[in-house]
Amino acid sequence: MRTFDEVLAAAKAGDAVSQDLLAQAMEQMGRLDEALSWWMEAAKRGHPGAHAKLGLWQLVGFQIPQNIAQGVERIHAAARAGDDLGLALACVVDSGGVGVERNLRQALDWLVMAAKRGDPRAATQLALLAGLEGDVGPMSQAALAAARAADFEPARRILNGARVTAVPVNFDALAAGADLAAFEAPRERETLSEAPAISIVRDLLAPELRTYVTALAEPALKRGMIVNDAGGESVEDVRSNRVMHFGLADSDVVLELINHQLAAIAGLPVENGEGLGVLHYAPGERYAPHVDYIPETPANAAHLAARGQRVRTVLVYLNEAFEGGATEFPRLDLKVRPPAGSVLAFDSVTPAGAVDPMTLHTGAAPTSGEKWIISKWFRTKALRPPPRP
Ligand code: PD2
Ligand code: ZN
Repeated sequence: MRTFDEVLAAAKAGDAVSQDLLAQAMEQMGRLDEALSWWMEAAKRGHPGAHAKLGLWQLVGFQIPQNIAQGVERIHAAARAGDDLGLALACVVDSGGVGVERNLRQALDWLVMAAKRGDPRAATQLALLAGLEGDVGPMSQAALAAARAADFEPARRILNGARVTAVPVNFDALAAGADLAAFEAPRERETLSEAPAISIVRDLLAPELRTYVTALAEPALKRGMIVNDAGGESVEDVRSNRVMHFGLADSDVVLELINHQLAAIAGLPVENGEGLGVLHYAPGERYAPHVDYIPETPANAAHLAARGQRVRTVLVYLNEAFEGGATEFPRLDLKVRPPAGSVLAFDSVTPAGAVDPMTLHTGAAPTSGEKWIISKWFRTKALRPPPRP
């Protein structure tokens, strides 16, 4: 182990690995200006991890001016060099269509590269995409067992104690067997209310995908924030449940496939979606009556102009082992509790785009058991880079 002073001296002497290390330490301490300049130095010397990080920041315009094309280019270069962060981000960029035309085959190639480098999250995704049944099932299970052995909790939960036959894992074969069409199939919608529009789509997410999303989110759950009347975000008593929001840096191929499915159900561009949220309610925890639209107050005007109005919400029920815990619309006298894997979608505005107070709703507290859902809010404006034309 080198001391901080030794790393600093090496960084100043031009060692890119030390510059990257120092940048990471600065980021952890919240000293983002210094992190940025060390990553710039390391990138000048060709450090792939520094390119990946700068690429992400350029893609979203964080700390440096937004430059989508250059951000994507840096991320792709880092991925080609085999950098872990570069590969993870390239998976998101290509499967999500973030600043590039969506390219699922390319995303699978990155995923295979990452899995071969020993990334258990990549191996788990390939297993999920190839499926746990049929000819490729035993190989998928073996890939999950390897990810479990690397302490990747979602893989352990998906296997759920299953005995796994030791077969050799060929990640290229898993990628070739990936069933992406399952994520693209059009879905039937059942209308629960015409105005405001509320509907259900059944059987969207298979159990192993629900387990995966839940297990990924669980370690990162935090008390939820709401947009307050002053246009800021704050923790309020209106919600006592906990939530994890997946941003670009936390996303992956499976989550991007889900994001695209939810956008298709919302009928809005995927880039208009806020980060995929996973909500957890312990018994007695609730999301008190609220509307999802942003109140159109003068204090919110700047926020609304920049980010657009929240017009549609898509919820996916992730489990069933709880009592109570419905989504309730008291002004419509409607309580909905879709089965696990099914979607509840509703508008927060009228067809003309006016905010609709009738959409007031509640996440009722489970009286026993724990409730898990995905929640995704869609806006009138793009929140992340659209695919390049
Ligand atoms: O968990 C729910 O049922 C719920 C209820 C109300 C979620 C949301 N709102 C939301 O995410 O906006
Ligand atoms: Zn809500």
